[in-house]
Amino acid sequence: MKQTALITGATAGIGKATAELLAKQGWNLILTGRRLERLEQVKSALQNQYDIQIDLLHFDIRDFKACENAWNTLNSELKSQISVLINNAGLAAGRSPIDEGNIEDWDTMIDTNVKGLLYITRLVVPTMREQKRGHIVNIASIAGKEVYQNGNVYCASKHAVDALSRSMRIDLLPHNIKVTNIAPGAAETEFSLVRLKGDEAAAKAVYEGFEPLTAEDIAETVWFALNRPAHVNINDLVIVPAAQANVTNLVRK
Ligand code: NDP
Ligand code: 8X3
Repeated sequence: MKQTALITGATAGIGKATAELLAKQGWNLILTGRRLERLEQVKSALQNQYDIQIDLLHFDIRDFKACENAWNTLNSELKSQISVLINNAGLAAGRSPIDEGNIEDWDTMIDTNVKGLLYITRLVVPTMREQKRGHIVNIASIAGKEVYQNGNVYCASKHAVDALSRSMRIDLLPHNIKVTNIAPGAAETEFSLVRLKGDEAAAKAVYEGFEPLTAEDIAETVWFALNRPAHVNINDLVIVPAAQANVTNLVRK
């Protein structure tokens, strides 16, 4: 039987690259995001190349009712076969000192990165429990290991993901559900464009003078974790560009 994965945030960046890699490996996919047109493009490109099934769910992960409604409309055999959940949807919004922070940005980050991840996990885990197997991969960040100036709420949200990975691992241990936390450093995706609210020049500058990670680098890391033998789990993995020692020390030419 083919493996089935649900990937959140599959319209761009790491989620899309992971969808492409798993499709290449012959996996069936359930792909989510808000931008339906993008999801449809990903689906048709992958189904043109590979003999796999793909279902799409488009909803805002910050809204539990929307998550639940989307989940309830998913009435395919794929739903009962999900053995892998990639909790990837997430973002940073702005960068400012704590006393100047934008409340809407704070809510967006906490609601997406923490509450959204929890909502989807809560909906999907019962399916894994029924199958007595599963693997959850949480895309955290090095911002969940360390903090940096003006990164306050984004760092806090990713520290929460890191804590959730550790505590989910304990809760789900009796159910044969693995939990892997992957913590990337700087990866060139739409991440900075979103964080900097569409300022293309500023977003490009984030990756100037060094070779950043690509979305594909992270997808391969996800695949490595998923592809271990049944008796092995990768608990936690930090991956950075060679030019980056930690969240603040990055050498640019
Ligand atoms: P992208 O901006 O390229 O992709 C983000 C994805 O998240 C999109 O598919 C987007 O879909 C989805 N998303 C965002 N908000 C929502 C929402 N409210 N509801 C549903 N889906 C949402 O960024 P990345 O690929 O870089 O980011 C993926 C993950 O990796 C994030 O969790 C990020 O924090 C983490 N990360 C990124 C790093 C980097 O340097 N790029 C480093 C470390 C971690 P849509 O807009 O269509 O809804
Ligand atoms: C994204 C990496 O360093 O911009 O999670 O916070 S960083």
